[in-house]
Amino acid sequence: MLLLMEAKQSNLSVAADVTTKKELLDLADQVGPYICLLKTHIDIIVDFDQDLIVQLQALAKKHQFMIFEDRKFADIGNTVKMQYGAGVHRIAHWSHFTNCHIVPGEGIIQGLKQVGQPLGRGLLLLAEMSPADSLANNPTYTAKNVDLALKHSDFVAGFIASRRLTDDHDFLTMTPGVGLDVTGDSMGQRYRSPKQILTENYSDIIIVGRGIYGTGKDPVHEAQRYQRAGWEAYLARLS
Ligand code: UP6
Repeated sequence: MLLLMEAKQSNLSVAADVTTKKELLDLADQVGPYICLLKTHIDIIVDFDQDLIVQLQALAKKHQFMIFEDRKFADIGNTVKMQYGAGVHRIAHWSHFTNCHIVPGEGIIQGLKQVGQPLGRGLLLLAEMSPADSLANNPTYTAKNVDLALKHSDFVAGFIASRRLTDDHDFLTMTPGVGLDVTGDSMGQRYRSPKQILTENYSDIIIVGRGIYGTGKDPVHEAQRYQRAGWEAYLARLS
């Protein structure tokens, strides 16, 4: 992932929250050159089929980006094994990264690992969430995520969090809730700037959704803008 980010000079992930196969493929093709990671919510696609996955993988190869299915698993180990590896979406078979809440305890990581590790996948733990009132932002809960990540560092690749949480291992930090123009939405979402997230809070990847393709926006122009802002903020941190 880090090599890809360096090669493309991008730490931008686009959250492709669109609801049809055509919209998803069109968006991935448009923003592909400017992103390191495409984040999907595959269960919101009304006309999902296996051909979507074939085409998505072709676009990932064409534009050199990785795929992160933002499934936010939250059940016991035995259940998430089936949700991750089987069902309609067979997420483990095409998504490089997925994520989970640790609400059910360590078993959720053990279950996902049984399926994902043999396939070379990586898990992200939702150690914090972007809304201010999220229960995940309780310091004890966040610290438990770090403990479990260190214990399962052979499968856990990093965190969804507002900031870098530990220097004890080379985990990736990915941060949603990123906006250059607005500070939130009507349902609790909070936006911060790439500078705050990357330079001041030492995260690695910014995740941007509606800031790229919201009403009246040109996704190519916005993806270029967020890529530039993200990369400049990252370089500022290094210097
Ligand atoms: N997301 C958050 N906050 C979190 C975790 N995940 O917003 O704590 C996800 C949402 C959405 C994206 O599920 O796909 O990141 C943010 O989209 P937006 O930029 O349009 O708000």
